Formats: sequence, C-alpha cells, structure tokens
Amino acid sequence: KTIVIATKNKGKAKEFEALFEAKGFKIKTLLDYPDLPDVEETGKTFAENACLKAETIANTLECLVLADDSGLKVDALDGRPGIYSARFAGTDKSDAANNAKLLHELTGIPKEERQAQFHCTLAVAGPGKETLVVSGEIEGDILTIPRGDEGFGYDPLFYVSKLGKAMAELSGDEKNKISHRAVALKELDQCFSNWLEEVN
Ligand code: ITT
Repeated sequence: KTIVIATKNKGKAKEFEALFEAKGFKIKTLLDYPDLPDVEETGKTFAENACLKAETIANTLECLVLADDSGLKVDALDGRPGIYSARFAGTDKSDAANNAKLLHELTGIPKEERQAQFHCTLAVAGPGKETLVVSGEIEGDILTIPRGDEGFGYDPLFYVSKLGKAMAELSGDEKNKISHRAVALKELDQCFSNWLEEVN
C-alpha cells in the first residue's frame, strides 16, 4: 500500500513516514516528484488549502494522496500566523526567520498571555473518491527563548505544559504521540479506517 503525501516540507515528511509505517503504508512525498509544479495555496482556511493540495496532486498522479495544511495560532496575535505560518517572515521562509518574527511580535507579552495552538488539517483525496477532511490541535505557550533542537518549524518556541517540555525537546516518537498531526491522524483512523483499508 502506497500513499503520496503532498508535501515538500522535510519535517512533515519525516513525521508522516513514522506515522504511516506503523499502519503498513509506504509513503512517497513531492520530493519524489521534483517535476510537479507547486500547488499555490490560495485558500482562506486550513481545510481549503489541504483539499487544494490533496485534490490537485491526486488528479495529476491518479493515486491516493494525503495533504497536510498546518500552522500556529497565537491568541495574543488574534490567531496569526495561522494559514500563513510557513511565510510569516515574508520572503525568508526559513524556520529561523519565522521564529525570530514570532518572538518579535510577542515582545512584552507576559507569560500568562502567550497561549497558542498548533493546528493540523489533513485531506485525503483519490480518483473518484470524495475527499476526507479531519483536523487536530494541541495547546501550548510561546516561550521567550527557544528550547531543544528536535522537530521543525516553531517547535523550539512551543511549550507543552502537560509534558513540561518544548515540542523541540521531545523525541520524534514522543511528538508523534501527542502532536496536532497525531490527533488529526487518530481522527482519520476512527472515521475512515474502512475507506483507508479499501485503497491501495
Ligand atoms: P507543504 O505545503 O509542502 O506541506 P509547508 O511548510 O508550506 O509545506 P504549510 O503551508 O502547511 O506547509 O505550513 C505549515 C507551517 O506551520 C510550517 O512551515 C511550520 O512553520 C508550521 N508548522 C506546522 N506543523 C508544525 C509542527 O509540527 N511543528 C512546528 N511547526 C509546524
């Protein structure tokens, strides 16, 4: 069984590899299809962007495709950067630039007002199938100093209080048990296990 993950983000790809291997799937990502044009994320919501990515690639490759649209929602920033998390800092899309921008925007915001959520919406599309959409979230607080060097993106600034650690201080296995992506995948398993089992 093979599933194409419609992502070029190596951090996401690594997590999906671990999560789908456990289900007996082999995964490919867009890094295996370097000639495919980029899908422009023109949607206004995580769900619109996830469907756009999954359906466009499923139509092109004519196979089962899962897309992930995810991001960080910060209460003190009225939910920003949200769907713009990958390009928060503008043209420099590096994790370092985005993290610096986040710290800058939260300058002077006290500890008890730094609540945030990581959000993940997954869309699974296949030729002739209705697209499935699920979401997951995890609560945290934005740190003032980065901690840990595991994971990717905003992980060093996202403190998971129930574990007493920043996301980037968790091992890959630990993150895959509790992350927004893991919560969304659990939801996918529950609602759509038959759908997933039928496809190859
Ligand atoms: P693809 O569209 O190719 O999948 P992308 O990085 O552009 O890659 P998104 O548009 O979904 O993907 O943006 C998600 C951004 O949100 C990502 O670049 C990170 O900055 C952040 N993010 C998502 N999940 C995260 C996680 O588990 N840990 C840390 N940051 C995360």
